[in-house]
Amino acid sequence: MHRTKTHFAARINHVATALERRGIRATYELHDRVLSNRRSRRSFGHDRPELDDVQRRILAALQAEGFALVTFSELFPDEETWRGIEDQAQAFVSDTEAGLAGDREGLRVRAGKEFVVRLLSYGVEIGPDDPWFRVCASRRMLDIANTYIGLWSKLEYVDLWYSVPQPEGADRVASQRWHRDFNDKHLLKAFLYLVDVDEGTGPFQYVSGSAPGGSHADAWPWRPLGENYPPENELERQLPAEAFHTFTGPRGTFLFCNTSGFHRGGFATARARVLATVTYSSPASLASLTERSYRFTGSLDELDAPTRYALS
Ligand SMILES: O=C(O)CCC(=O)C(=O)O
Repeated sequence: MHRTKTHFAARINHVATALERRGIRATYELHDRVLSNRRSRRSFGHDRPELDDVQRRILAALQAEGFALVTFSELFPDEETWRGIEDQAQAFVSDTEAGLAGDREGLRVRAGKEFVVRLLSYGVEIGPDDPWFRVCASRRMLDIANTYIGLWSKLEYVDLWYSVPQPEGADRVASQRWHRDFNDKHLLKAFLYLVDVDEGTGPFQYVSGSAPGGSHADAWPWRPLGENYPPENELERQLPAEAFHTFTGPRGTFLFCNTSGFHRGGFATARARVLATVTYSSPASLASLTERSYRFTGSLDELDAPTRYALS
């Protein structure tokens, strides 16, 4: 009797989960085609930003390969901006290393991803004076994100990460394995290396052409709540070796990437990797798949329309 009941409950649970997934997928499609993204596409189309040479180069690479590589100083030449982020990173690294050497209380880590300590994580308040946030919310960044995605995007997540070196013999887990992000297909992330990154520092890796619309988009294709983590060996066997890119590089390396394509990283084995990261997604994502990580505490009224839209 007990076994039958348990079996029945499991089946009900299975059916409920399947229905819920269908509901979420339908909600995403509806928001992408009609409810949210249509208006935001129109807003973008009415007032397209003019990009300069560096921004155009980033955009062209993103459109061709799904990623673009520059240095931070190419996009933000003023020393003060870089120094602000460096100071922020230094304070984060000392707090994190003190926490790791102590009782680890107060370190921001998410269950299942204990290998990455976050400065902010989720549910935080951020003001306009935060150095990395100021870069992420700048028109220089937003104009790239909005033009690539083709609509007024939402600034969904902003953070600094410290990837903790893993013990010898550790296996890759979670985002250290090849995957597509579930967030959205209209997605742009940027990663700014704040230390030199080599093979032992867990470099970010990406499969070019794997984002929707690319030449490898059909391999375990992106879809809302899809099969995002295929077996590592099968993926590597199925796609050509030239499509796999490993981004080692010095401090100040700035990578833009549509992570609805296949990527992995943060499998540090020798030294900690420290980087700053940001995610831009479409309004449809926030309506159905993701949540914003922060609340902006500055005055929205003082911002121009695309920035206000991105932060609200
Ligand atoms: O830490 C990394 O390099 C991978 C990050 C990642 O998978 C992501 O941001 O979606």
